[in-house]
Amino acid sequence: MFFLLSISLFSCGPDVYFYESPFLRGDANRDGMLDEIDLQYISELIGGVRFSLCQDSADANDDGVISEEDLDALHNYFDEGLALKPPFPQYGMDQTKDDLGPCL
Ligand SMILES: [Ca+2]
Ligand SMILES: [Ca+2]
Repeated sequence: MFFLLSISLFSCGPDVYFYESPFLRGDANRDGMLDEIDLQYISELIGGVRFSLCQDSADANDDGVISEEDLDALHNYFDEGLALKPPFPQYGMDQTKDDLGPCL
């Protein structure tokens, strides 16, 4: 399931098209599983040593920023079974607006 988006980089130039991908919240490394590797991946994003084409997947608490609180949200899921916000536990599109950009 893909959705076609259009952005214009230049007001007088051609449009650039790309596909926004569905994602699973908390699956920061996008391997289809939530595990310790996602915690490491989010830590590396916070530390600025990693780049992601789908920051929404690392935004585990869906507050629009990648922070230590996302690690807390994942720990709460692992330790207490507290569900993450959609899209979870199925892949889907972001239900809330933020500045993280689309998942590519
Ligand atoms: Ca994962
Ligand atoms: Ca967050």
